[in-house]
Parts: sequence; C-alpha cells; structure tokens
Amino acid sequence: MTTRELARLATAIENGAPVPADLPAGTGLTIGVTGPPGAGKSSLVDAITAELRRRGKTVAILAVDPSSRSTGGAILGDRIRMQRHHADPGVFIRSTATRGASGGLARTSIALAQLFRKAGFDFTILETVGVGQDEIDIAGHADATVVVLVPGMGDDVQAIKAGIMEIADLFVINKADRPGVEQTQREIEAMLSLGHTQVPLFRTVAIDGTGVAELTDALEARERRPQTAKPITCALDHLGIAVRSIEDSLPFYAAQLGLEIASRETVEHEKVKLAMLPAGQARIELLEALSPDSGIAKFIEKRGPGLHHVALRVPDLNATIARLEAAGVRLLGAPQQGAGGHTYVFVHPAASGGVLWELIQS
Ligand SMILES: Nc1nc2c(ncn2[C@@H]2O[C@H](COP(=O)(O)OP(=O)(O)O)[C@@H](O)[C@H]2O)c(=O)[nH]1
Ligand SMILES: [Mg+2]
Repeated sequence: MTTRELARLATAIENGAPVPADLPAGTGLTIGVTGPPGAGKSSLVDAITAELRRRGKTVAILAVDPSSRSTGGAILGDRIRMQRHHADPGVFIRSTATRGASGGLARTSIALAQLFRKAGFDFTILETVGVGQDEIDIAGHADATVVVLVPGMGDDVQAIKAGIMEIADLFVINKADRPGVEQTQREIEAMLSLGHTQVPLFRTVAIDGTGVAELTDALEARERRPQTAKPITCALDHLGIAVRSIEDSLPFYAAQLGLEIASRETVEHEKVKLAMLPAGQARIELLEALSPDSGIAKFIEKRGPGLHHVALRVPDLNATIARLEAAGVRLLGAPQQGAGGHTYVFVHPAASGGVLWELIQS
C-alpha cells in the first residue's frame, strides 16, 4: 500500500468508513503513549521512532488530540517535532481530532490503529493526552500502554492515579534531566505497592535519547495482546424510582432485599434528594421530591410512586445526541452536569414507547 493510499483510507475512516475487511490482519504491535500535556510524549515518540528505525522497524504514529481539550497548536507542534521522519517511507504520521461519523474519538482512533497494523507497520504508536475515558478505551486496544510522567508532579500523581492504575503497562519518568526524579519515582512506586501491581519503570530524557534504547527493548519484547478487548457499548447505569419518602421506602430495599446505601445526595436544580443503592454493575436510585414543583412531585401526583426513569451510560453522548436529533427524537432540555460531574440528558418518553430514558456520558 502506498503512503497516498494509506492516507486516503485513514481519511475515509475518519469520515465513518469501516476498516477494509480485505486487508491482512497484520502482525505489528500497537503501543499507547499517554500522560499529561507537556510531559514530552511527542518528543518520546519521536525518539522511540528514531530508535526503532535504527533497528529496521517501520512505524506508524497516530497523535490523538481531542480539540476540546487542547488547541490546534499542539498538533501542529507535534507535526513540526516529527519533521525529521517526514521523508522516511518507513514512518507514517497522522494526527486526528476527529470523533468520526460512527461514534467517539476512541472508536475512530482504534479503527485508525487497526488500519495501520493491517497496512503492515511493525509498530503503531498512539499518542493521547491525559487519562480520560478516551485514553482508557484506547489503551484497552493497545498491546502495551506507556504512561509518561515527569519529575515534580506531586499531587498530580495522586490525581491521575485511578486511571493510570487501570492502563499502565510501563511507566516512564521523562525529563529525567530535571530535579525531583527520585521523589517522583518513590511516589509512583508507593502508588504501585498500594495496588499490589508490578509495572516496570523507566527514566528517559526524550530530547537527547537517554534511556530510550532500554525502553525500546522493553517495547520490542512485548507480546501481542489477544484481541479480546471488549467493544465500547452501552451499559445500564441506574433505575430511578420516585418515592414519597426515602426513609419509608428503605426497609424494603435495604433490610429486605439486602441492598446497601452507597451514598445520599441532593440535586438542587432538580429539587430532589436521592439514595443510591448499588445492584451489580448498575444501581437503584430512590428519588424523593424536595418541593411540590419538582419533577418527581409532579410525577407522583400524576402517576403515583414507581419507576420514574431508566439511565443508560453511552460511550459518546454527543454522538448519540446528534443521532437522536437527526432522527427527530425529542430531548427534554439541553444536556446537564450531574452531581458527579458527568453529563446527562433526558429523552422524551414518546420516542421510546413510554419510558423516560436518561442518557449519561460514560
Ligand atoms: N528538559 C527536557 N525537556 C523535554 C524532554 N522531553 C521533552 N521536553 C520538552 O518538553 C516540551 C513538551 O514536549 P512535548 O513532546 O511536546 O510534550 P507532549 O505535550 O507530552 O507531547 C518541549 O519543549 C520539549 O522539548 C526531556 O526529557 N527533558
Ligand atoms: Mg504531544
């Protein structure tokens, strides 16, 4: 496949086309590189690429840059930084900020990575920013994920802990030429020992190549992960049950069914208080009106207490909303910020055969 053909196929995938089925599976490795902005991810990818080229390996690079989270300047910077590989036919570089026609940024990125592997590259490297849901989804499809940190991150290490634990196969402390390396290494090791996890840790200076050969050795030694990564799908999040009084309803759910209350919350703008009772992967939310003009109070007045809504987590809420709007489905108001910082929107029951659906960004 020529570079031109590959570029054309990549654009088609960004526009919603599937990965061509007639291509061979490919035997290369897919490596995710993630970490906070400015950690030196692009510099490191550039250095790893140079090292892999010295070893005769071909490399495709995908810089994933959600435009909502950074400016176009970052992508441009990446392009310029990687100019030295520009004329090398053994290196293919692509930036994407596209959510694709068929769903999220993660889905588009994963499809592009599959295309590059099928095109026969020995390594496909995906650079993503931060540790959000997109990165976690992308990491699920990589054979190995490198999390890049820098000295002196302090509290940041704590802040990104949960996401990192989930996805890191290798840690890199880049900018090891800067002070605070030992401290950061201790913080990472402390974090790892809490999770009883063994993850190799490397120190690099991406701008002069220090430590890059060792990191590349480790990447070359990785095995391909079996392609069992689960597709990103919808999941039931909770059932909202309108009750006259949470306290009066609790004995049935808690004492008799044995569900435990995980938390209680008040959602001021909905004028409700709620108790959350986890049930497997989903939960039950008991909803009690705080005022007669709350939606829950009106619901009870009209239909009596009972199942009020069902909530579904979707992989890309914006894409789902766009599809619903295109199909003429009525939404109840604009997307809102929920208590946990998540975004949600309600779909009018007329569209769904009488059920009020809440859609939540997963
Ligand atoms: N001192 C030092 N600077 C570095 C190193 N790696 C990258 N940088 C610099 O850090 C800045 C951000 O690098 P970049 O690769 O764009 O980071 P990214 O946002 O994570 O992709 C650039 O000015 C790089 O030259 C390193 O190992 N040491
Ligand atoms: Mg970058």
